[in-house]
Amino acid sequence: MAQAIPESIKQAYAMATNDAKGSQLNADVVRPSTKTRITTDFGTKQSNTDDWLRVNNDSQTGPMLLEDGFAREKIHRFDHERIPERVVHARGAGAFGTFRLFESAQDVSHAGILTDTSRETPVFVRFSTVLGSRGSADTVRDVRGFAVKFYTEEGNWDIVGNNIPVFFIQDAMKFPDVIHAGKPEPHNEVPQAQSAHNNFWDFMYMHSEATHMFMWAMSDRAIPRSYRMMQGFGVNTFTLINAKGDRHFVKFHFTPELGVHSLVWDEALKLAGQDPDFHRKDLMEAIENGAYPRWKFGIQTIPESEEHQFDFDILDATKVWPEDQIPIRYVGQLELNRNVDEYFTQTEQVAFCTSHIVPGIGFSDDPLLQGRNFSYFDTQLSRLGVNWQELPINKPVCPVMNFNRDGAMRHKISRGKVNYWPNRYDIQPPASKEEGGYIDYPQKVAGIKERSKSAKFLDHTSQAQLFFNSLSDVEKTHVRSALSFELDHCDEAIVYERLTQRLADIDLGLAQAVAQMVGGSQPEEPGKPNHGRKAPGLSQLAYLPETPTIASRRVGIIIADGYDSVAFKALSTGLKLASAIPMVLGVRRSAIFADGEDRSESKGVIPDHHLEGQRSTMFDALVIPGGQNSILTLSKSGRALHYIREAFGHLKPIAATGEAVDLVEKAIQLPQIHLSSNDEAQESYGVVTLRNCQPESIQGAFNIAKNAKGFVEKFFYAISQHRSWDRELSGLDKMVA
Ligand code: HDE
Repeated sequence: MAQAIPESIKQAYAMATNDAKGSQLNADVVRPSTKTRITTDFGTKQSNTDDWLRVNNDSQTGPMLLEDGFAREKIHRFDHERIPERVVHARGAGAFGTFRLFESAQDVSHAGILTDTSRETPVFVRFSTVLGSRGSADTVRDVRGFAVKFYTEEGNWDIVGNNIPVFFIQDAMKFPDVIHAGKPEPHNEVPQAQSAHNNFWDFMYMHSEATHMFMWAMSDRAIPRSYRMMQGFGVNTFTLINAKGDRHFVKFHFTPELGVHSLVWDEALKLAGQDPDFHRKDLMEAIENGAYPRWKFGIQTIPESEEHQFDFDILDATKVWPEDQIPIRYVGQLELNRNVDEYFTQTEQVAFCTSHIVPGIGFSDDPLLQGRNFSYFDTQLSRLGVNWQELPINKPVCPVMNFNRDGAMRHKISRGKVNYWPNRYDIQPPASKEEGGYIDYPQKVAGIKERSKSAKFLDHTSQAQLFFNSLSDVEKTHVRSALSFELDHCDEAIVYERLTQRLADIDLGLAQAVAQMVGGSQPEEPGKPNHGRKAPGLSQLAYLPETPTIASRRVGIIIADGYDSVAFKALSTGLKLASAIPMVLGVRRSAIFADGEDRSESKGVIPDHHLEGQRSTMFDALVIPGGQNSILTLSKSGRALHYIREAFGHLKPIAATGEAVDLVEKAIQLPQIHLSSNDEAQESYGVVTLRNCQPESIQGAFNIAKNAKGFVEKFFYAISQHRSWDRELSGLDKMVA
C-alpha cells in the first residue's frame, strides 16, 4: 500500500524529528544495520541463533542441552513479549505531530501552550476503537478514542478524548458495568468488537442516561472513513485559569481540515474482513505521502459565574454545550507528520492520564472526570508497571525532578545523599507560583456527603432529541438502519421490545420504523413530546472542508490490455496534481499494455493491485478509461462488474470515458442514471461520463467546484463531496448493490 517515499517527505520527516520530543526519542532509537551483529541481551556476540546446542552422534540428531543460555534467553524473552492489552481501547494506531497556537487564549488561561503563539509543541496522538481486542478490525461500529499527549515545556498535558462529544454514563462508578455490558458476553465471549448483542442493549435500556450517547453511536460517527476525518472532543468539563486567577469551565474540540466523513455500513462490514487494518494503514499512508492530517483546536468556555445558567448541568458528560449558546473559539492547530518507528514501544506503551494537566488548566467537579483521574493512572500500573512514566514515549521533554524512587524496572539514576523533602541541604524544593509551580484553584466547597447528583442530571432525553432533530435526512435513515441492525442481533425479545419503547421518547417515527424492522410492538404514542429544537454542529454533513478538496483520497483506476492510454495518463496525472492517491487496478498485477502499445518496445504499466487483491471498498472513487479491448475484457469479468456495482451501492463517484461508458451502463443498468452520449461530460448521481473522449477535454487545469462543466472537474467535485447522497435518497443504491 505504501508508495516510495519522495525526497521532500524524507526531509519533512527529518525536520519533524528535529523537535524536543523527536530528539529525545532519537537518543533511544536502536538502528539495526548490515554492520551491526546479533548479541545476547548482555552484549555477547552470537555466532548461531538458529540451532539449539545439542549432542549429536554419528550425524544423528541427539538431545538438546539445557546449558544453552543463548537459546534459553531467546525463548524466555519470547514467552514474555505480551503485556496486558488495554481493558478498553485496546485496538489503536498512533502518530507524532505538532501543536501550534495561532491565537493566544490568555484572557482565559495562563498555560504556556495556550498563550505562547511562538511555540511548537510536540504531540503524540493515539486513535482507537473501544470494545474490540487488540487484534480486532478497525472498521467496526464503535466510538473512536482520540487521545492527545502534548509534551509541553511545563510537563505533559493529556487530552484523552473521543470522536463523540458525550458519554454513556454520568458517574465513573458505572464504567465497569457499561464496559462489561458492551464487551463480549461472559458465557461464550461473543461477539467480538460489536455492540450488537443482548447485554449492550439491555444496559442501554436500564440506564436511560445512555440514550443520548447511543444515538451518536448509532449514527455515522461510529463508522468513520478515516481517523483523519473525524472530530475529537475532550468530552469532560475541564477548567482554565488565567493570570488574574479567574476560572472558566472549558470543553476542548478538534475539527478536521478534511471534513467529517464516514463509511457506509455495508462497506464497513466488508472492510472488517477484507482489510481489518484499514484505518491504521490509512493514517500511515497519508503521513508517508505528505498528506499530513490537521485539526483546528477550539475551546468552548463558560465563566464560573454562569455555571448554573443553562437548562442542563455543564458538568454532565452526557450533554453537549450547544454551539448556538456557547460558540467554539478556534485558537490552534494540531498536525500529525511522523509515523511511529516501532508500534509496541510507542503506540502500545503510550499511557494517557486525564489527571495530567499543566499550570493554567484544571479539573472541574464533573463526576466522570473525577473518576477518570483515578482510573488511568491505576490502569497503567497493571499494564506497564510502576515506572511507566520513564518509558521513552511517556517521558516529558522538561526535567522530571522529585523524590519518587525505586520500584520495578527503575531506569533513572538520581545522585545525592537525600531522597526526601525538606532536607538539610535545601535540595530540590517545591516551585513557587513565580517559578511555575502548579497552584490549585481555591475552590470553595461545602455540602452534604451523599450518593447523588444535581437534578438537571436526571434529564436524559432532551439532548437525545436535539441530536436526532439536528441530523439530515440521510443521517436519520442511517440511525434507523443501525438500530435495526443492532437489535436484529438481540435474540431476547425483552431487549428489543423495551429498547424500541425507549426510542419513542426521542422520535415516534423512528421507534415505529425500528419496531417494525426488528419485530417489536410498535409504540402508538410518543413516550415524551419532542421539543423540536435543533442545534448547529451536530450533523456531520456540516463539516465539509471549506474549499472542496480531493487530497489523500484513494482513487482506483481499472484497466485491462488495450486501455486508452490518453485518458489513463491524463486522469492519473490530474489526480496526483490534486494530491489524491491514484492506484492502478489491473486484471492482473503484471504488465498491462495500452491500445496500440508495442509489447516488444514497452514494459507496459504494472498495476498497484489486481481486482481480486484489493476490493472496491478500499477506494473512495473509481475511474475506468475506455479502450475497446480493455472494455471487452472487463465486461466479461464478473469481478469487474461487481466492482462497479459495489462502488455504486456504496455511493462512490465513478468516472468512465469512451467505451467504458457502456461498461458502467452494463454494470448498473438503471435508466435514472444519465450517461454521456457525445463530447459533453455528464454527471448523474455521482456517475461522471464522457463518451467522445478527446485529449483536450481531460487535460489541463481544473477547478474543483460545484456546477463545473468539464469531465475532470465534475468528477473531482463529486469526490470532494465524499458520497452521492442523492443516490441513496432516491433508493438507487439499493437497486444495484
Ligand atoms: Fe477511558 N479509559 N474511561 N474514556 N479512555 C481508558 O486507560 C475510564 C472515558 C478514553 O489511547 C483506560 O490507558 C473510566 C471517556 C480513551 O491509550 C482506563 C471512564 C472518554 C482511552 C479508562 C472512562 C474516554 C481510554 C484503559 C469513566 C472520552 C484510550 C487503558 C469515568 C473522553 C487511551 C487506559 C489510549 C482508556 C477508564 C470514560 C476516552 C481503564 C473509568 C468519557 C481515548 O483507565
